[in-house]
Amino acid sequence: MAVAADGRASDGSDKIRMNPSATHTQEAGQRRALITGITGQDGSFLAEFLIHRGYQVHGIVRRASTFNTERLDGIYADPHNQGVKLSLHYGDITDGAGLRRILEQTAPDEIYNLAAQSHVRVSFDQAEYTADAVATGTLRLLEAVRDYISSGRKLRMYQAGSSEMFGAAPPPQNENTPFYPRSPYAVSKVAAHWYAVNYREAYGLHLSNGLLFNHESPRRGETFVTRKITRALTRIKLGLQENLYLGNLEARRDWGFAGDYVEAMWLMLQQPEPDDYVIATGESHSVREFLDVAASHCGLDWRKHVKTDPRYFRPTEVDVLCGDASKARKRFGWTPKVSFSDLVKMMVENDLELAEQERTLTRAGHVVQRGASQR
Ligand code: NAP
Ligand code: F7E
Repeated sequence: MAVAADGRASDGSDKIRMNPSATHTQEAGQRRALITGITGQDGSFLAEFLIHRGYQVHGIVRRASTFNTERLDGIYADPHNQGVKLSLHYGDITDGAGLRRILEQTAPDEIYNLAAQSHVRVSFDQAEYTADAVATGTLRLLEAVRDYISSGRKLRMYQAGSSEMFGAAPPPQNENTPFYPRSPYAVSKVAAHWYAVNYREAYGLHLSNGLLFNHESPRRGETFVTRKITRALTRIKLGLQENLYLGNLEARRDWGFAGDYVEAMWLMLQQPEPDDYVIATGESHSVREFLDVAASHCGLDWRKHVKTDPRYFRPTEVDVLCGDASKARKRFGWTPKVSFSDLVKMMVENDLELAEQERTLTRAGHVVQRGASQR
């Protein structure tokens, strides 16, 4: 039994497909990919990208009391159909035995390790858990992979590193820039990076670290600043909320489009030799500039609505990130396709539509559920 994108099995129960045989729906010669963090922004884009290229995709999903597979809705297919391309498996990056089992069952050609507690501000509140998931989680997966390849089986791995690892190092940042992490999240990503390098050197693993700068989309989590802004401004435009509470507006980030960035992950694994690559646009904008562009698309003056809330400031901030991705361009021709202004426009247009749906429901007397996280 395969699983619906909302985590429901097609028999109407809420079970995710467990213990599938590796070749359940596989065609001869078809490549298999395993994605940790498949339910996240990048995981969903990557799964689509790989399915489009003919891969059989397996993804690890955490058990949650609510459905957490919404981003996969577009690629879900009824598991009773022939040739289903997506299979989901319950697992957790903090559970090594489960990871090993999934690895054996799915026998992937490529693994993409995207699972993470990925929120920088939250990592100051949940430092130990962040280290367990981001740093030790990567180590758990590497240990499983090490044993897996020791019997001669082949596998390539992508490790999701981050521009946050550069932290306070001055821009432009490239593969030779020394790391200077400024949060428990960033420190954990640096540890994961060096675990990955060590396993590559010690066991001959084909493993590439992506050093990806911020990348966004209409699927971005709503507590990251870009999506928080586009969700709020579009709701303000339609009269659904009055104010938007933010922290530091002067921080500068190199923001690209997530769809472009997952292609770079895949390209890294197609290279004859593993290596580490910065993936970035080479342009840096402040949060204030993001507000300017988003508000102009909405026809709003954001200064009338944006208030400061100290809880959104970080104990240590990363002031300026601006990446130099020339190595990736030279080695495998990667360049970003979506510009900053098109990215903001894409997010505003998506969120305007969501706000219109909310307004229609609200006017019809329905209560719209938006979650209670500290946005
Ligand atoms: P995201 O939207 O926050 O997704 C994170 C994914 O990890 C989700 O699927 C989440 O599951 C899963 N996850 C969290 N804790 C887990 C655990 N204990 N066990 C298993 N899975 C767990 O992040 P993203 O933006 O897609 O980023 C993907 C990866 O790239 C992350 O490692 C992130 O740190 C890194 N990265 C992101 C960016 C960026 O700008 N987006 C830049 C550089 C690096 P739930 O859906 O259940 O929460
Ligand atoms: O913050 C400032 C905040 O949370 C961007 C993750 O994907 O990218 C992401 O990390 C900037 C920071 O992303 C608010 O202080 C102001 O300077 O959207 P963010 P991030 O911290 O850059 C990297 C590459 C990753 O790897 C991470 O996983 O915006 N900011 N006011 C705010 N940020 C938030 N979240 N909320 C605010 O209200």
